[in-house]
Amino acid sequence: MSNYHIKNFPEYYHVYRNSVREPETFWEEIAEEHFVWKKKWDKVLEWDFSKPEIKWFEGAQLNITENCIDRHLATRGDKTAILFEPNNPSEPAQHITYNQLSERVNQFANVLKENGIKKGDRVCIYVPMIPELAIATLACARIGAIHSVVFAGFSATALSTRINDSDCKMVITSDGSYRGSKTIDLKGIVDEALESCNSVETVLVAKRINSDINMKEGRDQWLQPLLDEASTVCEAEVMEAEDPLFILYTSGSTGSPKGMVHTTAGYMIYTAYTFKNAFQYRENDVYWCTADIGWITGHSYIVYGPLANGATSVMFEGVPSYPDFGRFWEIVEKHKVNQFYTAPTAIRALAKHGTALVDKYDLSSLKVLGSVGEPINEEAWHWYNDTIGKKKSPIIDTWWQTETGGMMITPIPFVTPTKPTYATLPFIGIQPCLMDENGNELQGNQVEGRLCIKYPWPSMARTIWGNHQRYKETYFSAYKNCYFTGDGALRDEVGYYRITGRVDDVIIVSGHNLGTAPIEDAINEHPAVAESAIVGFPHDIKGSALYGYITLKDLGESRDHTNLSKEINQLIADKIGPIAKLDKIQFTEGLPKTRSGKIMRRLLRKIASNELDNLGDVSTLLNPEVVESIKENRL
Ligand code: 7RM
Repeated sequence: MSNYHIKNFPEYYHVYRNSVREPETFWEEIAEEHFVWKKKWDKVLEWDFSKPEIKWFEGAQLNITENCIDRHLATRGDKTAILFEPNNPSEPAQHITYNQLSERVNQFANVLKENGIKKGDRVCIYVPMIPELAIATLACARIGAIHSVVFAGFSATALSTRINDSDCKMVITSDGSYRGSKTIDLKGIVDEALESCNSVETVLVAKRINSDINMKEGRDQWLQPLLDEASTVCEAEVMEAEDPLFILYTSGSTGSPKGMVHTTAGYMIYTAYTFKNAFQYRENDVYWCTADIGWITGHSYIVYGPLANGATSVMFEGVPSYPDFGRFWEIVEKHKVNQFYTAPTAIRALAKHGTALVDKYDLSSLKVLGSVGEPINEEAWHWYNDTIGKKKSPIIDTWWQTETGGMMITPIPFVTPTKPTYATLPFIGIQPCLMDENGNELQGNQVEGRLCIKYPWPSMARTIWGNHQRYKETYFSAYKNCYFTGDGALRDEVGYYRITGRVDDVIIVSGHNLGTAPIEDAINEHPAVAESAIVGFPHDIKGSALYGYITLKDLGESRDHTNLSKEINQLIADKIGPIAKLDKIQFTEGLPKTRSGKIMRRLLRKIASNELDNLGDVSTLLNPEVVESIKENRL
């Protein structure tokens, strides 16, 4: 009896029910049948959300790389594990087989050891999307070092903060990186960051762009010569189930970034199981997630989840706009991608450029389309569904967080009927609930509240590095015995969930609670609109009123903004009600985005509220330059 691969709705329903009635029995069976262990567990789960303390599979011993690599070698040794597609389309793709991955990970692991890295040490990985990034994370896991991947688009300050927070002993980087037509001097950024870091003893440098860089004597070493000398055999370290696997920083709404700590066994099981089902991955499928491994999406669904299933995972170095906005679809055609996973911000950017660059390519290999990172608005959903999926590839709108490790609410394609803008139903084993402001759980359907999770799941983050108290306050203090997500959500008449956005995005206008997502949806339906972001600002009468920032598609004509504003408000009135009309509409060249593509509403809120002195650090934004122009043109 195997519940590992869910194939139809009755099966989902049945397995889901078992998974919440007897979670321990359920997860034990999955762990038993689908992974390799050095030693089995004594106890499946121990938990107490009031401390909070969560332990899965205590007593078990394993190494995640044996599950992601070694166990596949007998049957899948020559299968492509990582399919690397370079930034430059005329540079050949690299098919790294499981055999080759095994050799390269083992060599890298030996290099780490020879440079003094031991189990439990923290290693910072600041590497662009080249194979060495995936290999370095796995090499750390091989020897039990805790990796802390920092997205290679972050600044020197952001990097040094993260290195210092977890006292990393080593930094792995590259001479530089390619990003579309540009190159970035990564090693220069590392050098600058390390001026304020004392814990780092060694820097290993991969060669990517052949730039002339400074190598600090006694600290910096070129990676390749060390790898060439290293043995391709490195015994996998024995890891306890709850030993930390990695730290990944996520920015909070206030304060320093939080180093979320993920542990070994539970994370492995949950990312593998969700990957298999949410993408309906079958042997020989080619799967592509466009995220960077610097984010949780890349950790869980480029590296660990796919490899634990023996999958072929595409790793793309470049950007969607280079050499033109057809690049994604060119890659889909070239590698016959079957499952494609991206973010709403990318979908909107591509939709803005029309269909000509899509129609050039054969997308018939696509079977499943995924979305993650933000609420996907209705217009983007339909464009993705119609233009990319040709109405035959289900869209999985996957809601989850850095903290949750894996997908929490998502349709299972061909199993769960989809509904535009809805993440639909909880994944197997996940027990969500909605709470009202007084801390009471909202029962039944057609309710809206704050999204919490009532029961532990295997891949939840166990703590914040060096600050358990903050972990407790942030996630376990708002509601008793619940993990609080920070998101708002509604449950419709059939029990489907729709994420309405971060709770601090909820705006109360004249006593009406308004989520930003539905209003933005309405606006984005206007044919001239590319993207929008709604925030609240103080209003004498209404308490809060709505301020909209809107970017327009390049339709090749300048439009009368007064009329446009009227049309947009009319759309909102039609779709939601006059209460949701915008008091102010500012048309802007761009919206401030985080490096992972999320609109920084916090910043927009401050500008709308005229709190211009205290905008905080905008240097980590993808497009800090838009902030000035938005400030200048504020209404
Ligand atoms: C995976 C990831 C987490 C926050 C989360 C939400 C938002 C993510 C969706 C979504 C609506 C989705 N991790 N979010 N996915 N909102 N629908 N499908 O993005 O830690 O970087 O962000 O992202 O607000 O709390 S994350």
